[in-house]
Amino acid sequence: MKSYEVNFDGLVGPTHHFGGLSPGNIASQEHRLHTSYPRQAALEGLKKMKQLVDLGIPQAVLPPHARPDISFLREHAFTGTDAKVIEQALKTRADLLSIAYSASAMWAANTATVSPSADTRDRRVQITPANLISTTHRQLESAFTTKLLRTIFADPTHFCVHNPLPNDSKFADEGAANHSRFCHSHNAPGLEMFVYGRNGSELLPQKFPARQTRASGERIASQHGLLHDRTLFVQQNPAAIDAGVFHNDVIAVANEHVLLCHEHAYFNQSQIMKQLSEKFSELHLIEVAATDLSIEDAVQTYLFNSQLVTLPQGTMMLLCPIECAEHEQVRLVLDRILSDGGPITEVKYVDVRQSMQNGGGPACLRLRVVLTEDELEAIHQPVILTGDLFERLTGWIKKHYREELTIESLGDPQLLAEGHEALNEVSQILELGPIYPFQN
Ligand code: SUG
Repeated sequence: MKSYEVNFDGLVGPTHHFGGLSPGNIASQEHRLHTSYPRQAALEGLKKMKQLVDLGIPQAVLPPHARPDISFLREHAFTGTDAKVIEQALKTRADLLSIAYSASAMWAANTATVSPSADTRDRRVQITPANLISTTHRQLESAFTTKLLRTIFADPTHFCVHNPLPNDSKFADEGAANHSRFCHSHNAPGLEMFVYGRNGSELLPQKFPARQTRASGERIASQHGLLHDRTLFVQQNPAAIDAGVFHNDVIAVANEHVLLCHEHAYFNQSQIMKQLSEKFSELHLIEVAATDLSIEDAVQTYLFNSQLVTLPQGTMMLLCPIECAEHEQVRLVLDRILSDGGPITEVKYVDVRQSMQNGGGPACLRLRVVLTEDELEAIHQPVILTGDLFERLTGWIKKHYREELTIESLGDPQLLAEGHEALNEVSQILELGPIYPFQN
């Protein structure tokens, strides 16, 4: 049966701002407390989705989470009405207010790890929502994410949405950003590669946190029912984490039989690549040398966070952040990739600058879900992006989103009301029912 790789993108929420909340994510740190442009951010993300739809690639949307997370603020001893809680938090703990208001669920690559039915023992699509416990603001996502995924992938004959892994640092999990799948074509069984930054005793980064553990990858592979010889566990290069590679998808991207990565992405890389090609003989490896592009430049431009997609006609295209077009070395690397006669035959660019300034490129904004025709029919249909839905969501963003936000404006109690109004409407557009806590 035919399969499709469907990109589920997070719609950027109305409270997108720069909180400086992610240590080890250089862009997040550099843009801390800058003025943000939520309307622009959401329109950029939506336009990227439309660009892919226009190329014939199936696309779906995940709605924003309800923010601020008032219960998080109440857990920190702020009391009174919601307006009072927000006002007090701004005065005394603006850092907590920023966490409660974070729109970080937009980076859907961290939503979950997904194993297509071709890989799993029970032949269902297996999904584990990420617990995201490595950062406080992102940890707030997992409960709603689980509920949302169970609404979209509700049919138990085709889908199984697990609970997130336990709330234990040993099982820190950042979802598909650290998961790659290699296959002959999307409908064929694949080799699933789980990338981790720490494993108890092994070498650790010195400066920045390693967010993902090996134990979480192993647990996911086991609960998804993957075959042992079709999984691989690979350690990130600790030096790359220290240079700002907080997720594997900042330094590598895979699609079908192709892996595009930096030569310093992994610990013991030559051995890993040998193992990978033994387990998956069709591997086409495109390794970018440090002499052609430093890790620092890779992190700055997010070349490896491009979306590598198979077009309906069977050729592969790289959808790069616009920053790549503005960087000479990256342009040379891309020219070489195109001229070497390999599987990537086209490069296009997309402007997602607002997301990039928080460390999220094109690939961070999407969760890849491989679905057979029957499975695609079984998901909640109103989240699939059509021309009509694109128009409706564009209108919705223009109606509800503020042009700009600062940390001080998070203290405006009106922002909460505006957010609720916006999300109430989007839940109707996407026919999700009263999915948000404030709707009950
Ligand atoms: O988890 N940034 C996100 C970026 C996630 C990128 N995703 C992937 N690489 N797949 C993060 O660090 C910044 C929020 C702030 O600082 O306001 C933030 O959460």
